[in-house]
Amino acid sequence: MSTDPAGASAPGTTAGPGEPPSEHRPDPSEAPTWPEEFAARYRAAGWWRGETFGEMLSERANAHPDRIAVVDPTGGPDGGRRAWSYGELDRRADRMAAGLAARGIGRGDKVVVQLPNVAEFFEVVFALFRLGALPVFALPAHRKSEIVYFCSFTEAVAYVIPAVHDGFDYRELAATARAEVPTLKHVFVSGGDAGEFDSLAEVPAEPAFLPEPAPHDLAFLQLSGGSTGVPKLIPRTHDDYIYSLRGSNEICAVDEHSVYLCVLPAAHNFPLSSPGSLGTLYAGGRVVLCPSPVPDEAFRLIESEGVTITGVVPPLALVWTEAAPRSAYNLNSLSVLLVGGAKFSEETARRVRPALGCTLQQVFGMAEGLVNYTRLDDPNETVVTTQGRPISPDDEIRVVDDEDNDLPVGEAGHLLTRGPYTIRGYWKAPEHNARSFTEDGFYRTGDIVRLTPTGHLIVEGRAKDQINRGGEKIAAEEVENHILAHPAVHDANVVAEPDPYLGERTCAYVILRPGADPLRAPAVKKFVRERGLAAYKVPDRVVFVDAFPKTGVGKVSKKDLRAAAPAPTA
Ligand code: OOB
Repeated sequence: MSTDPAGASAPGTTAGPGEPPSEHRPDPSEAPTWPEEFAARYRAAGWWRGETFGEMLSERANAHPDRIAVVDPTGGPDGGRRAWSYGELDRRADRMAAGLAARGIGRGDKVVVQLPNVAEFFEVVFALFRLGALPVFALPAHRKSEIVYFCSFTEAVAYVIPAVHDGFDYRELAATARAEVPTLKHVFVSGGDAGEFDSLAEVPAEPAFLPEPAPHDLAFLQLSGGSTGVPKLIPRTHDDYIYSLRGSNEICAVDEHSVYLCVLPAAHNFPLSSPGSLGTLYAGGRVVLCPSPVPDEAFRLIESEGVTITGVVPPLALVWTEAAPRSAYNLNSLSVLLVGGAKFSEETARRVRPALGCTLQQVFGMAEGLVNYTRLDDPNETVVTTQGRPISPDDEIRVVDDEDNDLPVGEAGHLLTRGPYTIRGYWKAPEHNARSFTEDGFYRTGDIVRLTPTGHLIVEGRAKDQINRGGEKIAAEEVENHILAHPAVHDANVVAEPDPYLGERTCAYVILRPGADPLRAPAVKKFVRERGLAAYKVPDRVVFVDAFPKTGVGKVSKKDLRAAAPAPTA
């Protein structure tokens, strides 16, 4: 049953001629959307074509039912290879949708999906797309703190997990989530013993007629890297996201012959859509799921599955370029390596082609929307020194000073953006939206960039209070709040410090309460971990201080704290 008003008619959103009916239009008070004049422009330009994910899969399945859509190298009954054709994925999505509907899950319902790189990820998300229920994309690394928050904030009705993955038992996490979140009626367990919950494999049922969502409906909630105490949710529509796939495919030359290796966690925006697994499925290509990013595993799959394109974060690109020349695997099929999520050093960028024999494309993207790519025909200097240019001619880019004044080309400033696949506001976050978006709808990315005369962007830094740990984003405030919960802690500040491999790692500066029992760094880390924070957010280093450096107006100077970091050691 739908517990959410998103399915209800929203006031003031009557459909114009040629537009889909407005009955399922998302409630703008929950998810701010594009003003009608922009929506009309994006439709007229052909960016929004009225497609939905459900239809996309059935069209591909009708056109080429036997072509392989998804390969899961270890997902078979005995840990062997599984390959699902488009026809099979389509049938499975239909049957899963029917089974979920029979359990009362429907339009507008939120379902937290926390699956690793397994074929069921696609079965579940396409089923939810068909139902008009919204996947909330959690990462396998998330723990109690994040999961309980996602479930309660979205009033999720269901949560989909593996039984055990990477040695962690997700059923225990689900038990906590269910005890703490009253709306959470269902937990579905993929692979292994479901215990007290339902086995995902037993959900599918005979397909029944299900009304499809409309192209302007929300398709899912993606997670923001965040810079605030709790992560923000990003509402993406079918129309806008599918446009980003189509645009990415064209720029990265993804077509029906492409074989995309999904190395990063499948739910993250980069491997999902840049061009990622969904872009590849849109093109009718093949997605190969990589269970582990270590070179031996990934290189073996590149050779055996004839992988043509993949995407990784900079630390992984570094490891791969070092491992490739010594590897016995043949990587000849690989033609494009996308690198993004964090700044890629020019030095390593130059080593990609000699080491891996493929073309590098830098990607500077964000789950909120805007994605920039270097182009396949860009000169090598542009590819190794810039983070690319936007997908769309309708992506508006502004580089501004602290007062929002536009800066001349070449000067570094705050990146603001607006366009056909960049959200106009986070989900249910009006106060935060007032800060993160300008009045005329530009998203304040929090990134400091410089534009080149060719329109390419160079990322120079960041103004948001976030740590980018090798592509994994950590909101300083979120970690600070957890440390502050310790009874011996008076105050805490978390900042980035340089790391030769990750680019950045986290350092927590802590002031203890006067008279409190002495505390050591490992105890702080343990305390944070036990509060159920994802491991990548646990501070790498904890330093006890008597006071924090202050700015002229008496605020804590994170800039000075960052400057206090020791030089990186290799
Ligand atoms: C991707 O998405 P998110 O949402 O995890 O993180 C977005 C932020 C950006 O605002 C920027 O701060 C940083 O990650 N970032 C980069 C970068 N790519 C992302 N900073 C420097 N250089 C780059 N190449 O990370 C994401 C989404 C889609 C495609 C690629 C990455």
